[in-house]
Formats: sequence, C-alpha cells, structure tokens
Amino acid sequence: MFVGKEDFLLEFYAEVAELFGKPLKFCSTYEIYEALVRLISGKAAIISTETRQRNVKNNEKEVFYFSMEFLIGRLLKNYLLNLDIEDIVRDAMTELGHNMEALYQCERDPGLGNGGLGRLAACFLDSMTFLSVPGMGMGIRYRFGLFKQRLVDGWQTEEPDAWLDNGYPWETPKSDAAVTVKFGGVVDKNYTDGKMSFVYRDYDVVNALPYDVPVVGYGGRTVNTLRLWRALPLHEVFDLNAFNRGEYSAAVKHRNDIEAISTVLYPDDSTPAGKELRLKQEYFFVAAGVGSILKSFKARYGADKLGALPDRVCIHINDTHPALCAPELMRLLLDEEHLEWDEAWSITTRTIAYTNHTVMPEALERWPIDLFRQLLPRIYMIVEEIDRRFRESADRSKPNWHDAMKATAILWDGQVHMANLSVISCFSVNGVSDIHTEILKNETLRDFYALMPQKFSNKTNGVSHRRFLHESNPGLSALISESIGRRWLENAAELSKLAAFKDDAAFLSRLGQVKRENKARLSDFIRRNTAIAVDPDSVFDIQVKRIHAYKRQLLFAFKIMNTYNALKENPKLDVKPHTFIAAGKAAQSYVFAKETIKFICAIADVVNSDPDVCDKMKVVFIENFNVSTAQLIYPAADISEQISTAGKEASGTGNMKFMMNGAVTLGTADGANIELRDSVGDDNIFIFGLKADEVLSYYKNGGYLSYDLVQEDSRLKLLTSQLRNGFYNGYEFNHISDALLRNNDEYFVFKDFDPYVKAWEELVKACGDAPRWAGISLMNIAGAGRFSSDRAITEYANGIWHTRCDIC
Ligand code: T68
Repeated sequence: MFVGKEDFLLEFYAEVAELFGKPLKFCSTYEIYEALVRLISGKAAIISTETRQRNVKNNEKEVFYFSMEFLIGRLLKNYLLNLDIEDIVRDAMTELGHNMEALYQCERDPGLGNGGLGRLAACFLDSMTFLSVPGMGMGIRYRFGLFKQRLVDGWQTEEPDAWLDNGYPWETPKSDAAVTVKFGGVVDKNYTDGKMSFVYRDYDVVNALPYDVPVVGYGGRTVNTLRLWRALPLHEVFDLNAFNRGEYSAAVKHRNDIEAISTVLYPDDSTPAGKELRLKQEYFFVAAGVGSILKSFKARYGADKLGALPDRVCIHINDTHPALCAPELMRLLLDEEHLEWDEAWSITTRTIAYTNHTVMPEALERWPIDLFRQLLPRIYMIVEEIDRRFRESADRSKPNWHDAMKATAILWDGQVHMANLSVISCFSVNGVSDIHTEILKNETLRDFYALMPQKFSNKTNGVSHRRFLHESNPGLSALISESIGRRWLENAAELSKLAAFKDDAAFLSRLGQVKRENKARLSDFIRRNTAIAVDPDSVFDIQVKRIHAYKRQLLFAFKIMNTYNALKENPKLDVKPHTFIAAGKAAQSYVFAKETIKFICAIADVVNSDPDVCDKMKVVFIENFNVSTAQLIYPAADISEQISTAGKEASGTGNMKFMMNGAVTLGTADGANIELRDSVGDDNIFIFGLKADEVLSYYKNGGYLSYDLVQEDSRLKLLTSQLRNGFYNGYEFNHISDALLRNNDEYFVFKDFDPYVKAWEELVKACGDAPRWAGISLMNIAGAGRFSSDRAITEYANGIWHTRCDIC
C-alpha cells in the first residue's frame, strides 16, 4: 500500500492539499486526522471494489447482517493496524510534529450502539471481513447515540450524544442506492377472476439514504461495507404560508417528523409516541435493506430467478429488532413480484436466519396490534396470514396443544410477538452460548424446539482479538508475537502455544510488567477523569457492563462494602490493597439501575475519604463507558467480575475480552463463563454460586427467603441496615432495599453472597502468590483463542450461511 514513510507522505500532502487547499503547517490536529481518514478511506474504496469484483466473478453467496446496533468504536488505529501501516504512519506523523495518540483522540466513538449485542455485531463485521465472507452490515445512521453519561453527585444524568456534530469522515452517502419506504395508509383488497390482489394507497413516503462505512479486514485483502440508513423526506415539503405566519416549526414539521426516524438510538418507548417511533425505526431499516437487496439481486440474476434467492443471499437478523425482514420480503415477493404465497414463503424461510440474545421474558419484543396495524397495514396483513397458517398447522391431537399454541402464536393477547415471528419465518435459530441455547430449547422456546428441532443450533459468541488484544494492549501483543510469532493475529488458536511459558520465570515477569504498565495507564486516566488517585500496584478488580439487576452490580457493591466494614472493625486485617472499578450505563427510565450507580458512587465516597482504609482500598465508577474506555480498562484488569444470576446472561462478551488480556474470571456458571472454564480448567477460573437449574427450581418451587438469610448473617444484616440508616451521607437506598427484602431478592444476591466472598478470598490468596498468579493469568490468555469472533464467524459461515469463509 505504502512502500515507506516517504511514499506515504507524498500521498498525504496531496490529500491535505485537495481537502483543505492550504499547506499542512496551517492545518489543525483535527484536519490532519480528517485527511488521514480520507486517505485511508480512498485506499479502502479500491480494495472494496476489488472485493466486490471478486465476489461477483466467483458467484459468491452474500450475508446481510441486520442489526439495530453496530458499536464499532474508533476506526483509525484499527484500520492502520489491519493494513499493517501503523508504524509508517506513526513515523510520518512524528516527522510532521504530530502525536499519533492525539490524532486517534480526534475520532468520536460513533453512537451506533449501546451494549453487548451491538459490539458483537461490530466484532462480527471485523471477522467476516478478515475471513473474506462476502457480506454487509445493515443498520441505522443515528444522529444521536444512546446518551452521554455524566455523574452528578453520584447520579447518572444523560446528555445528548451528538457524535456526528463534526461530521464523520469515514462515511460516504450513496444517493444512487436510495430506497423509498412507506408507512401508514390503507390497503384495498381487489378480487379479479377469483384472485385477490392488494392496492396500497395514501401512505407516507420516506426516503432511505444509505451511508457506507468501509470495514477494513486484517491483512488488507478484503473490505466489506457497513451500510447505515438515514431517513429523509423524498420531496421537500415546506409550508411557506406557515413560515410567513411566523410558525417556523410548523413550516418544517414534515421534514422533522421524517428525520426523527433516524435521529436517536433507542428513543424512550414508554409513551405511545415513543413506541411508534421505535417500530418505525425497525421497519425503516428493514424495508430499506431488503428492498436494496432484492433490487441488486434482480439486476444481477434477473427477475425470473427469485427462486434462487436463498442460494445467493442470507439475511441474518441480530435479535428480533429486524424481524420484519420476513414479512417485508414476503410483501415484495407477493405484491411486487407477483409470486404465489407458497413460493414466496419457501423463498423467505430459506433466506432468513435469527440469533436470539436473551431469555428474559420482559426483554422479548412485543408490539401492540393496534399500533402495528395502523403503522404498517400491509405488513400486518401478511403477519396475520403467517400466524393463521401456522395455527392451522398445529396438531390438535396433542394433549397440550392449546398451551403450545399460546406459547408459539405470533398474535396473542393483542400483541405481535416478534420472537415467535422470527422462529416461524427463519430457517435457523441460534443461541449465543451452550447454556443459553439449552435454555432456549428446554424453556424459553421449548414448544418450538419440539416442533422444529432442526432449526436450532448454538453459536457461542466471540470477540475481535485484534481489537481487544492487539490494538488495546500493544505491550501484551508485542510480548506474544515475540514469543510465538505473529500468526496468532490470523489464527487465535495459536495463543495456546503460550501455555509452554507457564513455568518460564522471565516470561512471566515480563507479563507482570505489561500488566503493571496497563494499570498505570488506566490509573492516569482515572486521575484525570475522577481526581481519584489509585495505586497501580493494587489488585484491579473490575465489573464493567450495562447496569441491570440480573448482572448483579449489587453483589459487587456489597462485597466492596463488606470488605470496608471488616477493615473498620479490624484495621489490622491483612487485606491486599484493592482498586474496585465499575462502569456502565443504566437505561434512562430504569430507576433501580440508576440507584445502583448512586450506591456504588456513595460507597466510593465513604471508602475513598476514610483515612483508616484508603491505603487498602479505593472505589471508582468510571463514567460514560464506551468502546474506547473499554479498550483502556480490559488490559488493566486483574479480576474480571462476571457474576450474573445463573441462567440469565445469554453469553457475555466482556468476559472474553478480559480473559484475553490475562484477567482472571470470578464468575457464576452462566453464559459463556462455563465455556471459559472448559477452556482454562478449574484451576484458572473461580466459579461460584447457584447453578441455572437451582435458580430455576427456586423460581418454580420457592424455598428461599431473603429476609431469613439476612437474619442469619451478621455481614448482610449490617449491609442492609446501612442501606437505610443514613450511613451514606443520609441517603436511603429504598429501591435496592425493597428489591432485596420486600421483593425477596429475585436475582439471589444474598443467596450467592457467601459463596461469592469465599471464591473472591480464594482468588485474592492466589493473587498474593505472584508466580502462581502470573501462571493463571497466562493460561487465560492461552485459552482465549476459542473466543475469537473468527471462530464464531467460521461456525456461522459453515453452519448457517453456507458462504465462502477463508480458513483462519
Ligand atoms: C446481550 N444482549 C446479552 N441486548 O445480554 C449478552 N436487547 O449476554 C450477550 O453476550 C450479547 O447480547 C451478545 O450476544 C444485548 O446486548 C441489548 O442490548 C438489547 C437492546 C434492545 C432490546 C433488547
């Protein structure tokens, strides 16, 4: 790509001249960053064209990965590393007097996602591209991300995340690929010669304009595309009369109403208007995406070849948010291509595959029928027909057929059940860890599993080891490459070769040094952002993820407080100095989660200001957790907290990111933790607490009273009394207290407290034995290969998509 620094500089000067028309020395840091991005984008565009030509020539089947979120993080450093030109660019920039880190900082984290599901989609794009899987991501170009989290007196406040304010130099609008999307209106049924047809009229039209972001694969062989749809008016409707009356907002209402569709990620959907907007978003990007897929398919293969769609295209839906892909594809095949129902259904159900990411009943999407029918009348008719035919097919001779119908129907209780629609209309349904898939088969979707077992499979999640190890932890990456060569970047399974260094004192000492440097780096960040001074030589015990009752940040918080209480009671207690770190956002309307953040911050206030303990422990809540802060945090962790109530966390992916950076997992037998244990062995992971079947049995049969448990355990008694006796600067944590005592501790925080503390104490003991600890840490890195998204994507490509996938 660039032979060397000089070669790069020549092109860079030209780029700057073309973009800004002024000499480089007059450019701001941001302009230098922008010119760099434009230059790399130009190179990516060339590889992208080659990729497309190669795919067409080889007649490759393509995957379209539909996701409401793509939490891609910053791209510049990642792409320079993937193209193997980071050194050249760094040298060149140093020569020009620019600091590479400062340039990287110019890039805003795109506000295109919020959590695990969104980051998984981004890791999958990385691996699909590396493995040359022909494919594209389909999403929404939100103008505002979820929100920027700021803490005010320990309370989460939400500020708009206007991440696009300075533009986004990685994107290119593609006006020739725009699609129109229709909402509302009326559908007339016409009967001619005994045949029914539908005329859709009086609808509102929205123009879906795609913005393409290049996905640059490691090795630079392949560039795929992330296509993000923006909603715009098709024709400008400007109410001049209203404007002249001084009603300026009314004058542009039409435009604003339409643009609202792609304005915010996850608008508050507690009001009817919010619900409608959310459903509009889902249909908007589905209709734009499916419409564009069909259009290019017909252009390439001909309109008479639609029967071959499933052989050439796979549409993958990331959870149920894009579930309308099925009725939309049906609509196009029926109304625009005039296929018969059976043929259209056969094509649709062989084209679409679905990944489920949750077993929490409240998280399974449902829409009120009235809203759905009014917003999407034709789609509703199709959903109704899918539901009718599915019900018709039920075997009424089975004794429990009525219960099964209730659990599997799409339309029930006045609602459209999106998970049921997805299972019925997809050829493949997968869970994201072994245990999660088993729970889907045996509990959540058991009636479907009984009917169509062949659809179900497991695809355990994975994460990009190139982003979360190579890019985030350059010290460790260099040490690994020096020890086992660079092949691990392409084949993460090679990390297992590190096990050979388990007893190599020199290697382990260097591993310790790398961790120490990463902890110092994070300590600096914490000092700059929170003014808390933490000791990089203390144990970094970290829980970072979305705040949710089932993820049990409370368990972590109570452990911290319990340690504090023990130290207060016995100041001579031999406790290894610890830094407890938490981060994560709470949903805006989730009161309990917000109180949990306040609780952790209140603990931090108590602990950090108490001279009796402050050389033994510190507590930090890092605000606004996002991909960039995550990349600083994972490499610095000693202990990775993965402590969800067993059976609740579908997989978790943070657990994998911590592990590949040598952190040791303290976790429950939940999600992918179980597979982490299989990979590293019992000696290198600390698993505690109730098992999923025990949790289930308590739910079904009762037998646990949190109140009684508290009475028996003096530690819990003290911790619960502190919640409401004014201990925390007078604040009373009523939601937390109610959840644990009045609502009988639905997530078994108290039940798992003692085993958790014991497991942690064991872990801390191991941590005190430096060589043993370094060995455990190393075995975690060595065992992490399986959790690369390259492995996950290879399984998707071979087991579901049946696309090209180069061997890694
Ligand atoms: C997460 N799900 C799972 N959902 O919780 C996690 N949901 O265990 C898993 O590792 C990860 O998916 C990847 O498979 C989510 O992140 C959401 O963010 C979400 C958003 C809106 C509605 C429902």
